[in-house]
Amino acid sequence: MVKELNDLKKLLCPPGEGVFTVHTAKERRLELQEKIYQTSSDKKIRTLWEKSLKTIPNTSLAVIGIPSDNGGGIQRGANWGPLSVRLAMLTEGAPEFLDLGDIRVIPHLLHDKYLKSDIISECRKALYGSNKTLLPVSPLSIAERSIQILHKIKKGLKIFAIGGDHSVSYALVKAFIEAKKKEKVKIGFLHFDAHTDLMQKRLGIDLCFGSWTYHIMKLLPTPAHIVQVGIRSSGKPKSYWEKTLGVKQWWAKDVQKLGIEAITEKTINHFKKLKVTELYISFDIDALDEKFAAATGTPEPDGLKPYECVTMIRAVASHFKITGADLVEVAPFVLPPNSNIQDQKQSVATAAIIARVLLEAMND
Ligand SMILES: [Mn+2]
Repeated sequence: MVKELNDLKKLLCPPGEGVFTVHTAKERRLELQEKIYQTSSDKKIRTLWEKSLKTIPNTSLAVIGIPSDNGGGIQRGANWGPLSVRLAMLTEGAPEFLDLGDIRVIPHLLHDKYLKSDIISECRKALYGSNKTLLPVSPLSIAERSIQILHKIKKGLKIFAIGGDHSVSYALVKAFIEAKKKEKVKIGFLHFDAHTDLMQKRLGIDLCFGSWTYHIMKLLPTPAHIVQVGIRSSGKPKSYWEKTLGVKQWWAKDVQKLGIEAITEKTINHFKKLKVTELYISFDIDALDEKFAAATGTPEPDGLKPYECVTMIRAVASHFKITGADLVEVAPFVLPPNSNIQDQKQSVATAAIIARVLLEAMND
């Protein structure tokens, strides 16, 4: 465990430090860190954070920030999601959890497989002080390795991640699926989103905000293990995705027509037929109507209402264990046309409610 813990201390950093700042915007992370650690001394913060990592073996619920938006592509800014959602969660409240901090992010990188060895070598020197290490350097690669190590230190650890653009869920869910295979647990995947994220590639890139679910689908026993809720902005109709790929979808208009209770019941029955016992929930904030989630990369009208999502999350949690979850695409400083600063604040406050509800569902 000593090696695993030492690797984590390199791959991760205290909460708020994943967005690398030297001077400009440093005050943003200090606002959070002073509240968590009651000090603004970088050295003291680091010591207290490292000490907290030692408690992982005695922890059941943990939070991690993945402040990378390099997999996004319309309007970025979700790199500030982990910091702002955590700040709002301090007001909103949540069950007790261990804050693992953020993964370290070089904002110009996405996944190590896209890099040449000489670049990896330079980035290892920058992040870890040596190119002799075998540790990964890109956000998705670091996220995946970190989740693998965490499951190794504590089998069954329930991890709630805050993104980041939606590509980060590829790394998180991939590592989750691997861990659950080892535990011999049958899992289902519940995905709240305005978009299907089921493209095979986008501009030739296979791992990004619009394609990550397609590649997760390949890691699940069948595509039917994916249930998507809130879809309303897609180049293809529902029948295409359901018939060609075999995923299960509830579009936002289905929720409006049938009601969230009926949709939830059908979803529970669907997962039960598949003999699923545990769920991973990935929540893209744009599943919510743009009235509640303006501060995101791709806000969409005619979306879900917060109470509908809360109802569904609580109901599925009473039938299945929620053992992994993420909340992504909160871009706190993004302000779309026809929205104002109040909309921005409301987006983050609503995200904190969803975060609390997901953490409560995992804590049960
Ligand atoms: Mn998405």
